[in-house]
Amino acid sequence: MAVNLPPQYHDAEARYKKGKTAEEKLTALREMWVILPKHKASEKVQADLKTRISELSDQIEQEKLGPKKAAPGTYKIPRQGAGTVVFLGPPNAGKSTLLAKLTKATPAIAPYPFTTREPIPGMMDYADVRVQLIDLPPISADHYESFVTDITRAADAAVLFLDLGDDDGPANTQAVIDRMKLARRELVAERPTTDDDPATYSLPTLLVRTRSDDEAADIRLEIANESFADRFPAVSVSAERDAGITELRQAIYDRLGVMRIYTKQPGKPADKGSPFTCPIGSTVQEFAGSVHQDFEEGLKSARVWGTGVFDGQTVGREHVLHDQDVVELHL
Ligand SMILES: Nc1nc2c(ncn2[C@@H]2O[C@H](COP(=O)(O)OP(=O)(O)OP(=O)(O)O)[C@@H](O)[C@H]2O)c(=O)[nH]1
Ligand SMILES: [Mg+2]
Repeated sequence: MAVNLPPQYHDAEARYKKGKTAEEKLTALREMWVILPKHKASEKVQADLKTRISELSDQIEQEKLGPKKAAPGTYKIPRQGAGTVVFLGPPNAGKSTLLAKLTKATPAIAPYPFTTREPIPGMMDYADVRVQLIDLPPISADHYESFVTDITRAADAAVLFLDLGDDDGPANTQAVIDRMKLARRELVAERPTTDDDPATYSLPTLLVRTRSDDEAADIRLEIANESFADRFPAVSVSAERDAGITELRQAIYDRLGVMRIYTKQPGKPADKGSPFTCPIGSTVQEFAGSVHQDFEEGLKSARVWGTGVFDGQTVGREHVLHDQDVVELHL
């Protein structure tokens, strides 16, 4: 979709291009952000600008902290599947154990803290879709790997760990929330719809309480609920007893907020093998755009089989789709 950008936007962009220091460039980018009209047609420009502001803010911050441990982008993990979910938690909370349970990845697992040193991706099967999970090094008040800031920028959701086998579990989990906030990553129950600070990313978060097999887990759960009940959707699991793992898969998928849509060619059966996914509440037009950039503009009409329509009903571009609808796009 074409976006009409006011002349002031182009002036600010020129200042951005001429900027000599990272600070000058950031100031110009923030001006562009303020001027940019925030509506549906400018969503792609908004997202791109937000990424640039966030990257530059993080870069400036890291340079202030001294020599880098890992250059930005060292651990760039290509996105795969229906969405990307990062594991954030205190040391030794059972993060890598759950990655191994949910995916085919084989991370190191050990009974002592700081085992995981770098990001480890794995693909989780859920129904007929796949979700990318990324296990990360532990986070505490005084231990934080700066590449976590980069990796969480590209994530769609987070799993936050709380250890029911540790009296300090709630405090350690709160320390993770606080440390992420310092890095401008907000762990939230719901993704905010209003304009936020462009350098900040809000991550819809699932609280996973691990080691529910511990003999004092019940009493610790009560204590943990005082701080965390109602703040995030939550599940309790025991990797040791294989308890709660099915619920966990579903809860992780649910945090992505996507629906599955199957496509079909005219006169042929639906391609039920591998659905596309798009945000819940997407219209036919938005769905078409997620299948192929050119389809959003080129779409004339569509036929839909599924919820709220009769089989094969012809619908307009603004028709809202539902989970597991079958769509035939007419371009
Ligand atoms: N009893 C019990 N032990 C568990 C459970 N989950 C993990 N563990 C044990 O807890 C220890 C730490 O597990 P990891 O998966 O390595 O923990 P981590 O959070 O990845 O640790 P770091 O990478 O050091 O941050 C290992 O000895 C696991 O076997 C569980 O549900 N119950
Ligand atoms: Mg680990």
